[in-house]
Amino acid sequence: MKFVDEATIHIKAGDGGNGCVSFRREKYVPKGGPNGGSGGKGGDVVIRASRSHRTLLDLKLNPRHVAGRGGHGEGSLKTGKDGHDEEILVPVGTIIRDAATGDIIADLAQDGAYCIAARGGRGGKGNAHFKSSTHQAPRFAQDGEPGEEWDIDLELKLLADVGIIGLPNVGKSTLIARISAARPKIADYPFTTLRPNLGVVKTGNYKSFVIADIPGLIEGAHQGMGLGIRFLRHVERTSMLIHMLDISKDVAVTAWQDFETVNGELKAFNPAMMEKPQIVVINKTDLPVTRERLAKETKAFTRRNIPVIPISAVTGEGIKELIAKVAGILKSQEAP
Ligand SMILES: Nc1nc2c(ncn2[C@@H]2O[C@H](COP(=O)(O)OP(=O)(O)OP(=O)(O)O)[C@@H](O)[C@H]2O)c(=O)[nH]1
Ligand SMILES: [Mg+2]
Repeated sequence: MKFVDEATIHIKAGDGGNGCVSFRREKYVPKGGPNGGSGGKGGDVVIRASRSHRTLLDLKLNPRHVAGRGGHGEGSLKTGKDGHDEEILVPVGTIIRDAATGDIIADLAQDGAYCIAARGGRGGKGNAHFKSSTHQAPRFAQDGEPGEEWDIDLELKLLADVGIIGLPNVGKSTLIARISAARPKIADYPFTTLRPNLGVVKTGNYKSFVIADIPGLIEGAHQGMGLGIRFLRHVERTSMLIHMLDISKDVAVTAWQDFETVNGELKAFNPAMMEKPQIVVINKTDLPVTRERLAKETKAFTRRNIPVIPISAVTGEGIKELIAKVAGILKSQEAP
């Protein structure tokens, strides 16, 4: 399951401020000396890796970044203000390349790692700087240097933040298709999904996360039944799981039994997987049979203090609430 997120952005560091030409003018001093101050430095464009960012989606939507220009120098030897730096946050693991040459500029592999991707221009010197014994009244100053400006490519190997687990045919791929741009195969038979699918989900405020489904698990998957449990390793490093249940089909089996079956396989694969937060969803609430059984099937969970979110991956019912819940759990795990 290889999935790469890419964005090309244009960055421009601030130009340096211009130096100033000015002369002292005081009462009773007929010919004052030069006192033009220098321009301020242009701001840098800084790219910083942050665990609070998971995809490059916001940069795709917002591809121009400009740092502040330096203020111009003024009389009385006043130096211009430095321009403000422009900071761009990217997910940990982002690789930055010069778009023209493909050369790697930086590989931000750690939280907090940063690089100056475009340097601000130096401020120009004011005329006071050019005064010398032979040149008492220079009538010139320097212009500020331009800030660096170029296109850069960002690349990130995506790892899923959220995994969807469940029996075959419960609607895992339908959910991914509903909430992301991914278009996995969906069909009304078990084991439609033969390989995991990945999608990027936007949660508002430019925040986003990566979600993956895996082929359905069945009882005995850890002994090789169905497609087995080998695909669980694709969600082994996720921060949390969505556990999806379907009560529309087999009326003889309760949702709680299905829940235990899948968790049993999870545990057999790796007991540590049971420590991940799980959000339980009952899917297909658009079906009358599901609505009929919902209250009763939910009881077994609420009795154990496990909240259940009813959703319909087809109509979108409950999906907003689900995404908000996921975003909340992911956010609570960001704190260092
Ligand atoms: N009525 C209804 N049908 C749904 C809903 N979600 C999924 N389905 C249907 O359920 C069937 C299975 O959906 P998939 O998304 O392929 O299920 P899956 O869990 O990915 O299945 P596997 O990949 O085989 O494990 C399809 O026919 C879907 O159209 C829903 O909310 N309501
Ligand atoms: Mg599927």
